[in-house]
Amino acid sequence: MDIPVRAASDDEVSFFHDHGWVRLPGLVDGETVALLRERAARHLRQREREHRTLVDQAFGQSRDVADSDEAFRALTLSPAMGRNAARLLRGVEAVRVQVTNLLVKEPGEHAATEFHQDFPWMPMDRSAMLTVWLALADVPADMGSLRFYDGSHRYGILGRSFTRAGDDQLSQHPWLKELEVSPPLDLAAGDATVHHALTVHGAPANQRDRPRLSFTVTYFDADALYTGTPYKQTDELGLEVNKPFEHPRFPCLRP
Ligand SMILES: O=C(O)CCC(=O)C(=O)O
Repeated sequence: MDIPVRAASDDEVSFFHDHGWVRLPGLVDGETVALLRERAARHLRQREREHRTLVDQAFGQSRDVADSDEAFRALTLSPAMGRNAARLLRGVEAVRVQVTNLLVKEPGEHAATEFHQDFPWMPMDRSAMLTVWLALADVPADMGSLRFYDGSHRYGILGRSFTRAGDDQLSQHPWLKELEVSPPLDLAAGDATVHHALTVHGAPANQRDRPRLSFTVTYFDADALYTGTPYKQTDELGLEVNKPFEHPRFPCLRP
């Protein structure tokens, strides 16, 4: 199965380097995104609905969707996605997939996504990592498209969020308010935003009357070494400390 994905332009790559996030309009065309949306709706109907963690209060998930769905796998492993990710991350020749996910933010059910960084949880020895967040249906800003603290990827690891109430990045680091926040983005189906794993990001609650639907895939530097930091996804895989993530869970895309 082939899922067409467009290449990021030089301007988009350089915007990402400067700001730690970028919008990629029309990353996937309308016909393809309609097919993905229909599959997503099916997966999300089967998702677990229990709210166990602070993350569950912000959105519902169907993790590792690319393992069970051919179309999301084709998108995740598409050479264009690999090339885009490697170009957006500086000095990276090849990337591995860390995780794929379907996210749903239901009006009334889910709250805002608190501002956080993705990297502080990760068992990788370097932070060259990014997430592509693809709108599967139109996501106007007041439905909860992501907002980013501009340039916050330059300030290193700022600590974990979602460990207890009130540990979002702004509460821990009020100085972040000195940075610009990205504008509210009205995304059309097939548009994506990309954020670096050190970029502080969050999203408002969904104010519309239909669910916010998105697919995310996170890529990281294929040369990253496993640190052994406890992490549910990697704990039982038999990875060796100080060795690359050579494991079928982390397929490598080498442009
Ligand atoms: O979709 C959201 O509200 C948050 C997603 C997120 O934090 C991520 O993909 O890293």
